[in-house]
Amino acid sequence: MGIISSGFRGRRQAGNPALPPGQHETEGFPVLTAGPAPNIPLDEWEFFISTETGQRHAWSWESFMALPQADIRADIHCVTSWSRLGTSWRGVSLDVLFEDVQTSCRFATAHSYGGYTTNLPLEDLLGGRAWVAWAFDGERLERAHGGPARLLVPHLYFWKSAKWINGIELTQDDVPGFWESNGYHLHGDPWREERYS
Ligand SMILES: Nc1nc2c(c(=O)[nH]1)N[C@H]1C(S)=C(S)[C@@H](COP(=O)(O)O)O[C@H]1N2
Ligand SMILES: [Mo]
Repeated sequence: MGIISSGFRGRRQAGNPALPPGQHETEGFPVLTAGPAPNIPLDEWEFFISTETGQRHAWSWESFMALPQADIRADIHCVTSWSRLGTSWRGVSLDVLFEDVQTSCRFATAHSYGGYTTNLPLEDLLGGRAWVAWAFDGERLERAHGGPARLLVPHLYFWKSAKWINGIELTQDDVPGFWESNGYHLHGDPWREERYS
């Protein structure tokens, strides 16, 4: 064990390649919510997508669960600097939900039960990069973490993964959501450290 191996160890400590700049790994799963966690009975739950023409696509819990389901393995990165590597989820790809949606909009606002909103470019929701997830680690998603279902967009900071998701409103312009109106970045790519605007 000489200079070479300690140098190697130092480099590994300085940068796990799975961790975006300024992030550290956590084993736990912190709960971060602005305000109380809403309680949504499954028979009242709905997921919608609305477009610029006023068209509205909507799924009940039953019709949502009948869609093709995906198992997702992803690293998640909170802007407050914790990351969890290799988390596992189950849910429906936004590609499936957008199959019959016609739009020329380039942006989306995710609306949550309870009033939370967050904005994303539509393209960040498509291409196998975003899901409506209802299970975590093989169990129903806990209410504190967004159950019955939350948006999961792991390639962006975790504030974009709206808990208690109710629907997606498509918009022509990029309209700041809750945290984005309070100084967070409009886009939120952790690899570019798009933390604040
Ligand atoms: N509806 C809603 N979704 C939300 C939030 C919130 O306050 N309300 N917080 C966001 C933030 S800042 C983070 S870091 C993650 C935290 O998810 P967790 O509590 O499951 O760790 O949820 C995001 N989604
Ligand atoms: Mo966050």
